[in-house]
Amino acid sequence: MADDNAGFREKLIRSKERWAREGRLLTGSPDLQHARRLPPGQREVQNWPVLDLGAQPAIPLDKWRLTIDGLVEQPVMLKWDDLKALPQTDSVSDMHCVTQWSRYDNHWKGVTSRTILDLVMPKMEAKHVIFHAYDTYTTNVSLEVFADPDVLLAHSWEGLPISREHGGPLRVVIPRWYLWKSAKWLKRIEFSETDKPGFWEVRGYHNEGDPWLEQRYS
Ligand SMILES: Nc1nc2c(c(=O)[nH]1)N[C@H]1C(S)=C(S)[C@@H](COP(=O)(O)O)O[C@H]1N2
Ligand SMILES: [Mo]
Repeated sequence: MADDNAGFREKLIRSKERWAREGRLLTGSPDLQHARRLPPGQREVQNWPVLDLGAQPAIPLDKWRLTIDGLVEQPVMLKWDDLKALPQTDSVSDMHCVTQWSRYDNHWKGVTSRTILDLVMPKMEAKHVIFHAYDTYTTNVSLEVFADPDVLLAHSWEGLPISREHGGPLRVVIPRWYLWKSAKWLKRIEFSETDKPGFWEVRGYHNEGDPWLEQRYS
């Protein structure tokens, strides 16, 4: 069973690395003005596919912790009740996966990145944000992108707690970037002076990930 899972994981990682090397799925027609809602090379889906490395950690709420540290004035370790006591925000956004599906009008609820920034106060030197997840996945964004007003640490989707397969109890939602930047099962947010490319970023995927510019691969 564990072996099967490791085999699946290796196969998935190898095929996605090959896509990156071959530049698969690139249309070569960037939409610089965001003229269309659907980014180039994407198709709209009604369902919500599950993508991860095959291990979907179960984190009971009483064991759940979120550490926010690195180059901040006020590092914190939040328990679930602490997170729920922060200001809660509803937002609606589209998601765009690098494997070509887009899903419109997702209703999220959670805590905005702005609220987190007010809470921990990054130091002047902080330029990058690294997400660490309970399944050991990591991904990186610039502090500027993290500070976008539509970036959310989300616990609910369509009025219900986000399911385990989609990253509950808490996942990141960065609507402007491909979905691999939206870490599921969020465990730690690290503020850093140096960039730290994450799991897919070191395997041929773009360090940024703007769907309208087709920043799929590095
Ligand atoms: N912790 C964690 N987050 C992750 C991943 C992962 O493997 N582990 N995969 C990423 C990728 S590649 C995608 S496309 C989206 C998929 O999110 P979904 O399964 O909710 O559709 O999660 C992203 N966040
Ligand atoms: Mo992905």
